[in-house]
Amino acid sequence: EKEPVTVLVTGAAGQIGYAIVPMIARGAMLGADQPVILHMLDIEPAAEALKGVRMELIDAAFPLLKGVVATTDAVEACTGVNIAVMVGGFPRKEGMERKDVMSKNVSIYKAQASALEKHAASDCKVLVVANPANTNALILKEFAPSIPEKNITCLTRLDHNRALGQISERINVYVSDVKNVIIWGNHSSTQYPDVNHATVKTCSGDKPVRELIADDQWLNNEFITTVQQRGAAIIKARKLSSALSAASAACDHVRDWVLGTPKGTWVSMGVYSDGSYGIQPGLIYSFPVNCEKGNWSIVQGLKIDEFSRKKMDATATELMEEKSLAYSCLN
Ligand code: NAX
Repeated sequence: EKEPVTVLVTGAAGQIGYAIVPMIARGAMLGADQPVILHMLDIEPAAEALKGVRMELIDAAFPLLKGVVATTDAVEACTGVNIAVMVGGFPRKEGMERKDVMSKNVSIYKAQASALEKHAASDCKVLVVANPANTNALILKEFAPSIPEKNITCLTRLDHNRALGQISERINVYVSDVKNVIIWGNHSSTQYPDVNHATVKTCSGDKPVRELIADDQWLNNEFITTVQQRGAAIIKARKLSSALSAASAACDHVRDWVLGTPKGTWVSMGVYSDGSYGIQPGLIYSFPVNCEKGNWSIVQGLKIDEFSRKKMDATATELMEEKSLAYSCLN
């Protein structure tokens, strides 16, 4: 049997936390043959609820689950962690200024960066889910300089999966036959869902989405806004934000990162920009990536038309603004 891998989930008493911990304990994140130890962190007001989650994990008797720590102590939570899924954060409440929410999250991510840097495994992989996800990840990166920047990512896989889902619904094909959509940029409503390189598997080989859906009007407008606004549509319908789809996407993100993407398939991940596609270094930006042996690399050489260029730059501009807002909160 393999040695257990220790997975941290912060904000574990919240909605996404409740959905993701059983997925991890069943092997949806690291594989059906990979034992896991779960570390769950939340804050004092949620401590009782967190204990309840721990009780349910014990009661589920998951064969792969080799230990559960439920704590409000960041040091205990981060110790020996191999994979950190950062779901905990300060939500935007009605009437709150953007700067106030940013300021709360900057201080959370600054503190947790230090705890991870000091106590996690030296090759710990980090996935930030909590919003503003790209900027929280950037703050974490800045304040954990000894964690390799390649190990710090944020979640845009939910947006990627939403794009796959919209294509599959529109032309009535299995979602598993659609691939290579791209989410560029920020996990926000300025993200750019791009289908220019996406294909669908058919009985006569892979066909471009743009060939199967000849309706450019739909692809360039409604498709994009539906994906951008999907989070708000879920809140409207459920009176709660996305949780099961977010948890599932976080598992997909880590699984593909650790175990690799299938040949010829890429996924979207928020990663530290190296200047690819003219996106300036110093931002955590969502790119198409291939993963192999635990490393991601940005897919190179895709042709970018003028329509895409504008949308890719607009979301980069928003990320620069978020970055300066975050830095202004540090002073
Ligand atoms: P909840 O409010 O249900 O849960 C958040 C949990 O975090 C709470 O239990 C809270 O006590 C805890 N928390 C707060 N501060 C903490 C700290 N300093 N350390 C540890 N835990 C802390 O929110 P939920 O619906 O689970 O969403 C969690 C986060 O994911 C939010 O920031 C949300 O905006 C973000 N999302 C990001 C998505 C993405 O694709 N990147 C999609 C889904 C989701 O909206």
